[in-house]
Amino acid sequence: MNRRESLKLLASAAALAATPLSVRAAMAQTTTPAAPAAGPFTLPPLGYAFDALEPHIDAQTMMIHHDRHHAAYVANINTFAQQVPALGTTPIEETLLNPDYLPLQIQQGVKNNLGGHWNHTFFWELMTPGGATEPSGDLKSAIEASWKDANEFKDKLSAMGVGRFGSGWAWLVLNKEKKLELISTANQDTPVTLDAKAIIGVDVWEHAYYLSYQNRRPDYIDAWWNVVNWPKVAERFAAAG
Ligand code: MN3
Repeated sequence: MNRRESLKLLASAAALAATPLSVRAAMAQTTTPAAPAAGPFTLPPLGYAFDALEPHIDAQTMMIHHDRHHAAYVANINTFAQQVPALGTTPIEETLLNPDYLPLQIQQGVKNNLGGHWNHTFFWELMTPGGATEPSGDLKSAIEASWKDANEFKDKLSAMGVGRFGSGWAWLVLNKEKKLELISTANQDTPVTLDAKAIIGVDVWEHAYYLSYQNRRPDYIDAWWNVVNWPKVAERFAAAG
């Protein structure tokens, strides 16, 4: 940096310091949500209002989770797609399963952000205000073939989520042998890479519950069962079989 550049930097720092606090707060706000970077990946709409899942999941949590966390995964994956256009034309599952066409140095970043995009798209559809609170039909029979009843199944999946150390997800999947199985993945890892079809997935990252439940992850998961979209779960189970 030459002298003129450093003087300019000092001048802009001084100007910022002189800017009224209210204006600086507004400036900060406009940069807080992830910029909706243009590209092949888009943030899917939530499909219901932010406050639709209250009192179980609060509106502010839903807004931040969808409009900032998920939006950031989408923005980041679009940035990667600018570097590697093939990323934007390859089906998401295919990239997650076989990221070898990507440069080594972006593979982890793609896995995190594309996985985050996949997981959250799955997650929003899995929740609904009101509706059934129990599985039915073929899904109910399948659950009862693997567990004593729906309650035992829910307890086991809840325990899987509570037991996930740090950030991640707990899942009901249909595995390669076409059997229902409970698994947990770290961070934004998906069941896709485990050759399993996701049927139910619960986000146990702190960002999914901390505003209402703080450190009480078990309470969040208990409440979360109230908003599960069982017809959607049944639909996924039928499609996976
Ligand atoms: Mn999340």
